Amino acid sequence: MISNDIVTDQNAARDADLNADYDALGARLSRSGTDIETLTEKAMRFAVAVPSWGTGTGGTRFARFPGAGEPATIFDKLDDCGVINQLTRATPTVSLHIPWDKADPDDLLAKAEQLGLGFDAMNSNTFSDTGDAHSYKFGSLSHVSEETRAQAVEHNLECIEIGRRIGSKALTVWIGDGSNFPGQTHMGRQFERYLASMKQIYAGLPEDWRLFSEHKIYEPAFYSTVVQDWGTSLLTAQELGDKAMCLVDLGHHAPNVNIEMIVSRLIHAGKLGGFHFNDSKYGDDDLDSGTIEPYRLFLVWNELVDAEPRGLNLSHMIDQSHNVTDPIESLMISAMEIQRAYVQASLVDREALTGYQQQNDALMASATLRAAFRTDVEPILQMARVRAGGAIDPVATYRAAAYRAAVAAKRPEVLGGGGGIV
Ligand code: LRH
Ligand code: MN
Ligand code: MN
Repeated sequence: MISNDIVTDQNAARDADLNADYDALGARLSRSGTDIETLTEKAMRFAVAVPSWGTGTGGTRFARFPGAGEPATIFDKLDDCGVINQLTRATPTVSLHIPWDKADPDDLLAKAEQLGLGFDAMNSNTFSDTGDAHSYKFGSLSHVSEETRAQAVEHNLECIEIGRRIGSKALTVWIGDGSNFPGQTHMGRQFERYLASMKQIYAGLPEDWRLFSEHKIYEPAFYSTVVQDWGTSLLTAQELGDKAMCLVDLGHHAPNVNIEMIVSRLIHAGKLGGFHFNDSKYGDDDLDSGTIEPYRLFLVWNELVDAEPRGLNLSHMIDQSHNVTDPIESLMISAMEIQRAYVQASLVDREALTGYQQQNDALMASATLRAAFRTDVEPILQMARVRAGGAIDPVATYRAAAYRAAVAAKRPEVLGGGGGIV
């Protein structure tokens, strides 16, 4: 990890400014009856999981341009996750993807403990072939062949088993199954096969685990997708039982879809289980959270904060691909942007908002939301980090520590190259 002396020195250079900014914001908030300390405590309790796969440079089907010091193994990836959490204090867990991250569970656990990390939801992969007997070219859990379905079920059960040994408590299932041509598949029978497979996975779930079903409108299947939207995901979760929940990946919807409303409906159904945070311009772009539509991120959090009294148990994860930035920097910034939206949403004057809604005062209702969104809560985030032992400015501290150059000297060079055939 990064030397604590560097973190201390970097913080010392910013400490006076932070205290001045924090006091000024505290005074401003107290005029409207908001206690800054309550918000800072909330920010300190906030956590979002880092995706192991996000620590390597991503790519497109055209090419991938890896940087120096790319993580070569899951243990390198965990080291990078350790740095992200050391500086932001907002990412205490990692979400693994199997078989990409397959390793001896005892070694995974030992490494994570050494870095002060835990594990969030496990992710299965039946959307690509990795040397198994049966190909997933024409689907996995919904495949027409019973052998292929059985293999996909078995893989998910193996993910649960690995997860059980490292302290994970959930499995996220996302499948690429669907079709590319009208008529290629029988959509009803395909969904029934999917449900039957999911029931087998559900049956293998430990008592204190949850099963997340993740929907996505399209890709890799371009005509129809088996779990294409939250309706299918909700049907699935309801049919499976109490431990089955829906996971919303922000990039998995058609453009302009009102995602915060989907969130509200899933909360109503008691079936919202988790998130994959990212941002999106056109589709499943996996861009850095809060970089394209920060107001939408805030509106999603507004629904979540509104529902806090219900005692939601949500798994917050990032799911991004970093093609042109240092993944560690992108993940740190993203975790902080998600945390920022959460704190801003916590600032909404809910009593006033309810009043305006009751009076059909559309203008003031919307102004109430925007007043919270416009508040610069940066001093709260910085204070939360520094009190937890993190960095006031994680990116500046990371750059000052030259971590990437240090690991580049130890890790093997990775060659870039083409993606798929274009
Ligand atoms: C699918 C997805 C899903 C996968 C991840 C790599 O697009 O969002 O969560 O597990 O990407
Ligand atoms: Mn996802
Ligand atoms: Mn995705």
